[in-house]
Amino acid sequence: MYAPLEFEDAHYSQIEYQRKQQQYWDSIRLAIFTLAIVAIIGIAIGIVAHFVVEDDKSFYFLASYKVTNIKYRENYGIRTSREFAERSHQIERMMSRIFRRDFPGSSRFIKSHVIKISPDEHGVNILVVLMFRYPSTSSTAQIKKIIENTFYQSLKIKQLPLTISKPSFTLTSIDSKKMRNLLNSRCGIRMTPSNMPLPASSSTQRIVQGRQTAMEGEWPWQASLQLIGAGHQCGASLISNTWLLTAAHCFRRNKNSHQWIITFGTTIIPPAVKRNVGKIIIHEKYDNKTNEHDIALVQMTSRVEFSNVVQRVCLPDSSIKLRPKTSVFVTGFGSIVDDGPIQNNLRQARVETISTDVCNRKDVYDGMITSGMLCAGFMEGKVDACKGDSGGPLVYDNRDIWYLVGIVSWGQSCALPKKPGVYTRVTQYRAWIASKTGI
Ligand code: 4AZ
Repeated sequence: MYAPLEFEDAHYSQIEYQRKQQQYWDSIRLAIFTLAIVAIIGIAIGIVAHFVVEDDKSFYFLASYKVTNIKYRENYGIRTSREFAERSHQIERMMSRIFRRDFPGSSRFIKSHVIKISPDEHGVNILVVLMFRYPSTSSTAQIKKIIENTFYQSLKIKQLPLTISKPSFTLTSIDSKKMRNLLNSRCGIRMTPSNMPLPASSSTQRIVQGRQTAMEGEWPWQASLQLIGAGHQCGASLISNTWLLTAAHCFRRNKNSHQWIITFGTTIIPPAVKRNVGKIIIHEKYDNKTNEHDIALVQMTSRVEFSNVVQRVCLPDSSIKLRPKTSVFVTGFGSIVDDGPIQNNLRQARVETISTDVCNRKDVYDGMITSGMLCAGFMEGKVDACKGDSGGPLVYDNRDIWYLVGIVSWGQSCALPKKPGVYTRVTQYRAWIASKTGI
């Protein structure tokens, strides 16, 4: 009797045990399931919050302060001078030091741009635009307080290269339109359509074969010089709101300003902006046999409004010298093979400067390169400007400010080994440009 009872008992307890076990795992499963649901809901709320609530927005401020340990120099008044460039870069680096480190988490500080360096009896006055990104829900007053506090703290605890007078510091919130107007007073600056600074260009391709420009506003000084009825003939570079620089040889066949138009934008059709030509000034000494002094100025009948898509390039100081093998960029609507068709989309190529000595070698251009010319490309060929790029820009990036160092002029065919592109050396013509335009 005992035995079956024992068996029954044991059997019963095993079933009970299995049932408990089952219940235990059911509750674990339920807990995991609930946790997973909670986690998914949490992540979803997080994502929604990130895009809806934490949507970052740009905030712009105009800061002004006195610096007492430097003396004003005449050339600080000339924005394209080497003195202005060097001093403003030092100031911009200092602004990064002040703001970058003190913001916890992602850096809220984007960039600063010096607008003006003016004389003051105790040194100089600095006017600088500051750009930040904050959640769109933040108030300008709140951000202003944070910026002011960070600035004052830095003056106390940081070893800064310039002595800033604390009581002179003022900070004013400005809207994006005002910011753009202030920045537009500077040359050689590239912005994305959302007013963010454009990253450095990296194309290593040639215009022949190369890549289309990535973004609108990447080369905002690039223009297309067109003959009415015959379309694109040459490139040109915007140097003020009415003047462009191009090559003299573009006008070999037609010098009648009424028959030319200028367009801007990354495509020839449709253009972003279109203007008539008022005046064409060809260098008096242009020689179509030697290609010497291949430079011309074009004035539009009405000014263009600077924007993210249309912007002037800086003219380099006549003293600026680029070392051989310096990276420079050439852009244009020119053909991608010798004697090929014009391209509707703007193209770009990174090339390197080549010394005149090397370029004048017997196996290269055998003494044809004069002091007003500049060679750029690669000795092995492959990357080059080509037909239709003529008159267009060769630009150099000095700490996010772009300078026009060359004008596409000539070359033996395109992208051949030991036959690099030859450009008009813009620094040689700085005084000529000033004498004709006042720029
Ligand atoms: C041209 O005919 C031309 N490879 C422009 C540039 C170069 C050659 C020819 C440079 O307009």
